[in-house]
Amino acid sequence: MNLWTIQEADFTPATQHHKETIFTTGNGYLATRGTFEEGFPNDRRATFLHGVFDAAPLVVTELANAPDWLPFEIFLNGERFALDRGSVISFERALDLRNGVLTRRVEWESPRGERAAIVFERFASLAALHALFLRVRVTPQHASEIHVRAGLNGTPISEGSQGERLLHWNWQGQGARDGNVFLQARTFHSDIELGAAMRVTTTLGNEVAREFWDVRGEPTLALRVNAGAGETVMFEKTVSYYTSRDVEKARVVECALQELDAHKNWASAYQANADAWQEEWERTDVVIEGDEEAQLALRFNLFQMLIAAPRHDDRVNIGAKTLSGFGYRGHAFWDTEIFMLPLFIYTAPHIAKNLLNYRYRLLDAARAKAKQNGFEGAQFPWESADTGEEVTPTWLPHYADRTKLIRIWTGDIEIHISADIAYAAHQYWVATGDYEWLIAKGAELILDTAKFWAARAEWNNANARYEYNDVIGPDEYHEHVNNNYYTNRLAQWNLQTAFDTLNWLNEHAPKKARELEARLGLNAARLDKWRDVIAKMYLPALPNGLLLQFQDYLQRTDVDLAALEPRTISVQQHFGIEGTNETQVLKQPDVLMLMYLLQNNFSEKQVRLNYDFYTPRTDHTFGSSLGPSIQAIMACKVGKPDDAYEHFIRALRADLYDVRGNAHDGIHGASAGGTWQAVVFGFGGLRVTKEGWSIEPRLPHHWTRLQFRFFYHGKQEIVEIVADGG
Ligand code: IFM
Repeated sequence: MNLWTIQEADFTPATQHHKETIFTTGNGYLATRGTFEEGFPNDRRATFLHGVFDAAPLVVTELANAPDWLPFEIFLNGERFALDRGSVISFERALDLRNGVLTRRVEWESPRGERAAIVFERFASLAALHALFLRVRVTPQHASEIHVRAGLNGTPISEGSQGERLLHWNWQGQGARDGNVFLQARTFHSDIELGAAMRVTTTLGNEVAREFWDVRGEPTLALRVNAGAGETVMFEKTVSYYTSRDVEKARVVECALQELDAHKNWASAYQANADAWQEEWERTDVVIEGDEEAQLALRFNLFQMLIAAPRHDDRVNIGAKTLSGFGYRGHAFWDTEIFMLPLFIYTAPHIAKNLLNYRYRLLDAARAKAKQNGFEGAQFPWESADTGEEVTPTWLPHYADRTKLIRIWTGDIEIHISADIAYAAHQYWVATGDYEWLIAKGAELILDTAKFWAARAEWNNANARYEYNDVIGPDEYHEHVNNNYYTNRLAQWNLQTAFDTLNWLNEHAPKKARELEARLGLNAARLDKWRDVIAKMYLPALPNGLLLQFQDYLQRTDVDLAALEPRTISVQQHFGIEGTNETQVLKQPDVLMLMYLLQNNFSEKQVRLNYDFYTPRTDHTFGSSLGPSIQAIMACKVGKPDDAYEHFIRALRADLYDVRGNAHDGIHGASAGGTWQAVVFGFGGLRVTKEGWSIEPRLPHHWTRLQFRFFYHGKQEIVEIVADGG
């Protein structure tokens, strides 16, 4: 088994959209779904560029599907090559995770009996973020006149949330210069200018004609090449994108054209890309021996993180579906801070810093959201895009009946994200020791979110305690609950950590402490209120140590999930939204999640008690894709590595096996990021504090060796765990 390659041995139109997601290629600046260059009926062609958002109905704003760089049509003696025509004699697709190159090999016979072997290879360069490369080899069985049409499509369609079809690009111009072709377009609402440029060369074969087809919105180069029987002809298509997020508007086309000149040919670009990937994998790879499926699937999940990671831009975040599909419209959630960020904190701190800076940059928008809701401090939006305003749709089509709209409450009341962001900022500091960043930015994130929590806390006079009522915790099967344990405890942690941070600043950066105290109004009265909220925060729990999901959780109906098996739908689909709200079934295990985040606060006995209680009440299979990796870590902590493995493999397979039937919408980024945490913090048992790190391995019984790397305070550490007898 090749442990670096995702392979597909035949093409099934029914799984077309799932596979388009799986075969996404990208470089952290952009990504392109794995659609076919020549097109296929109903394909969901998409290239998404980080930060290129545009307004859209219902969903407020979405990543605008960018002009399509892929179009490459081939005609064999006048017959158009396409997999829905003629016969496909053989088909094979492979994504090489080591270098991000996607290869497709097809043997095809046309309706009139023309045969050819065709190989497509493409990648988005990790070494040159604006550049994309496609190489096509055609070997006809008989002597043939081969026509190719390579273009840029300026009218790419975005699929709307209700299945409607949207165009975000207003054509601005196109043309040819020195044999290369360009296209200029502007987003309708956000006014982002985009320049794309294309070069096409025939690198093998006898090119007899070449024309520029100046078709409005789809500038195309048409080439004619003669090939003898069995002779291979080869074409290289190089494309570049620049937007007004990168350079001034007036220069986008010029820069795109110049970029082409920087890349001599496929071979040199290929090598530069391979070198860049090698560096990336040297930091990121995890070696698992004794389990080939897990090894390959983990690399796939890490690859998906790496192609979504903004390496050179701190104005963007990673959407819940990365850059690989239309799902969640490119919006970022807590998925980044809690599930994806740890991978970057420990393997690529520069990327983690970019992601956190994105939140820091948008603090003013978070302050505005808090103010709008009548609070002070910073309340981050549940869904975030380019401006930091709340972009959670208020209404969306019902999953079971798309003619009906349902109210989406998460943007109003799923408030834990502000504490999640503070938690992530603190984690970054603990692991990297980047004091400069803490002083410049992190402290303000922690302090201003704390300010929000103190303001948002509700005083319950009858019980003399602070509460957070009418919220949604991470478990979204229950809406409008009071005192979700996760939310209350993490808010309390945020306030406590604000004090620690302030004390630290007073000692190490007193000038900054004074500045923040003055700017954020951290006077004695306000800090007293914080102390009071910390001391009197309501944390619902039973005397035996069982933490309650939320205040009246135990009054909900206990459901025997085993009795619903075999099941192919989620519990929410089974009981309906309201019905599920009335049960104790969890979409994801919040309490365990909290115990994972604040692990030093709970005894082993208490973790076990809560694990045993919540595990059978969680919809592991079809509930949230965020749950399984955390469940795996907690299973390791209670000494059940083989149970942990079951959850881990579920997370690993989430997209590869399309477990929830929605992988067509894009990669589940949180699940992908979580797989790394499950291996490193779960099976590897890594524990990191300000004082240092330690490991307490608990490998699944069939793993013989595990190796991973991570940075601790700037130094790369390598951990190698060999199973007894290994
Ligand atoms: O952030 C998650 C949430 O926890 C569950 N619903 C999907 C969101 C995006 O992945």
